[in-house]
Amino acid sequence: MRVDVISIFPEYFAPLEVSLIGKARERGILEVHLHQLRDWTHDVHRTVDDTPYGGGPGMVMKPGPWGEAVDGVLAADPASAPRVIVPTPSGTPFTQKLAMEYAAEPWLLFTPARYEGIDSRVMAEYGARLRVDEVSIGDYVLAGGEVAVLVMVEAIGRLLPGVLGNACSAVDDSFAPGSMENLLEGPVYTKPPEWRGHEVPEVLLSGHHGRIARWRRDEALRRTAKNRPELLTALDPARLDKHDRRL
Ligand code: 6GU
Repeated sequence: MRVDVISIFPEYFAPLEVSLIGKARERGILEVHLHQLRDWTHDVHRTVDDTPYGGGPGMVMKPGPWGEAVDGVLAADPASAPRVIVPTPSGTPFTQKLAMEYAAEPWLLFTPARYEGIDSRVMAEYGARLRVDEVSIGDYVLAGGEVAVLVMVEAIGRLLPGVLGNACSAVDDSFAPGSMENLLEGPVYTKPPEWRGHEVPEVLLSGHHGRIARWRRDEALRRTAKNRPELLTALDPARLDKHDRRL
């Protein structure tokens, strides 16, 4: 997968050189291209923002530099086109389902903004030619879209084939489609069997795979009911078994 990011703070993306995503890049599974938006300005101050039409607080990112920057990225492969992701608190929610959809794309372009956002005509211009999604990572406001891009690239990158050591890790994830859809993962334990008087639940030491799977599902249901009750009410009753219903 190829990922391009246009930002006035390309240095924000240094963490993408580390750990799982850094390894994926070293191994050629993920290719990341960072671009400085100001490289597409033409004035001495390298201006990217201006006052909003209609008045109001803050500044808006000018369409000119964004248009030239996006055109520049598109020119890297005229035979193809990226899926464009515009991070904004006004976007549709970023979910595990969307992460999986993006993980199946060959090319993504992220356009994290600062200030009050990008002049809306940029999204109109490219929305007419490309798939452009405005996406939010949650119901709070960040100072800019850069951290949201880090979040999304990590969620997407770990789903690329060959990135996770154990392919099953992504299958059992909270929110993963299948048996864990709309469920949070329960607690996990490792050695030693007793630590400061706290014991590992006996069933996990039993070696009885059927009982362990049942226990894990019960714990997932319990934790979901406690931390995210609205997810449980959204669970399809047809996906619950007889034992689930008794909980
Ligand atoms: Cl994608 N950007 C900003 N600036 N704030 C956010 C966000 C994105 N998602 C949630 N809050």
